Amino acid sequence: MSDKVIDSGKKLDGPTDTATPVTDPAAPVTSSSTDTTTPVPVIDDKGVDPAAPVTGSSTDTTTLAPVIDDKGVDTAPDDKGVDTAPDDNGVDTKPDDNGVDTKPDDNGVDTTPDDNGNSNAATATPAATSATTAVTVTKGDDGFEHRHADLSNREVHGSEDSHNAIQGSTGDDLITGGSQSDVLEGGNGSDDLSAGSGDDILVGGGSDDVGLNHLEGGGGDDILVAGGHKTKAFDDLFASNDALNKAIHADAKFADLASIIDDSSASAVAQVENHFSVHSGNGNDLILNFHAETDKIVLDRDLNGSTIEDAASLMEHLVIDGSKVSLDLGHGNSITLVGVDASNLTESNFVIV
Ligand SMILES: [Ca+2]
Repeated sequence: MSDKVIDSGKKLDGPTDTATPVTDPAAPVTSSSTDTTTPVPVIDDKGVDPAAPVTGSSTDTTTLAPVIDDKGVDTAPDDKGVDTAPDDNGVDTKPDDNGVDTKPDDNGVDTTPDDNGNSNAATATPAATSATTAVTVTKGDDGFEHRHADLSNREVHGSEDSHNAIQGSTGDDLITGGSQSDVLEGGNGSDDLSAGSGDDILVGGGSDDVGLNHLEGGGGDDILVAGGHKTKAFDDLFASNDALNKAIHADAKFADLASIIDDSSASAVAQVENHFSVHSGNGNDLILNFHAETDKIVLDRDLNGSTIEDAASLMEHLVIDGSKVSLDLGHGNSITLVGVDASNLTESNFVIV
């Protein structure tokens, strides 16, 4: 389950990150015949930068798990000056231009799903109710403000002035982060997570999650974890990455992610559908636990000035490297699906709006 309470007062005592960013020089990205432009950032062979400061010291208030490119450089977001962040209230206002429901409306009420006729097996239920009581905010020594949704208060907005660690309820939540690095976790239910700029970590929910999640990392190099049963590759990813395992289990901010990793009772039947919204200037994002049978990447047409106009043309941009499938979105932006069998991906996994 995904309702472990984050110990908001816990002082983080994880190891200080002093390691050099590690990439895997032995695993260069293999470009397709059509890929003649921008190199896709190489993530290490586990799909995650194991040297990233995911735990941080008690004084680490800077960066969460930046994705390092193959030159060892942390690729900064928004260097093209493209503003992709949600509005000042942290509410995404971009979707629905083409009739595809990718986000709830500004009142947190989910509107009709998939006007474009795309398969949408999961039932889109209202994402949140209006806040009726103030959400308790706990300022941790880790530099994060901790907030928890509950069933009477399922709309939670993080602070723009701090890192945010926000955990959803068992119901349908609407959660937004701020401009700094945030950790957002939806828990069970149909959740809407929007992190804004900064290098963020978003977790849709646990293995028994149900409903329809929307995850939007915004600018910055984000790690997005689909809710729902674990894929085998997801198991393998963490089972073989001791450093990442230790970091996650040592850090209260990752309590739910740790529970997902440890949950061996996951059903193999997908009960949840995850939609990942990608706009121009998204940075270099990793998507973990992607379920090819149900999940979708929702991209803006011609984002970053690309020629991606439909799912068919997008498929030509896929770069397959072992268990990683990357999509070069131009101008230094990319998404990488980690632990996905490329042969299972179809055009139905990509929606252009
Ligand atoms: Ca939830």
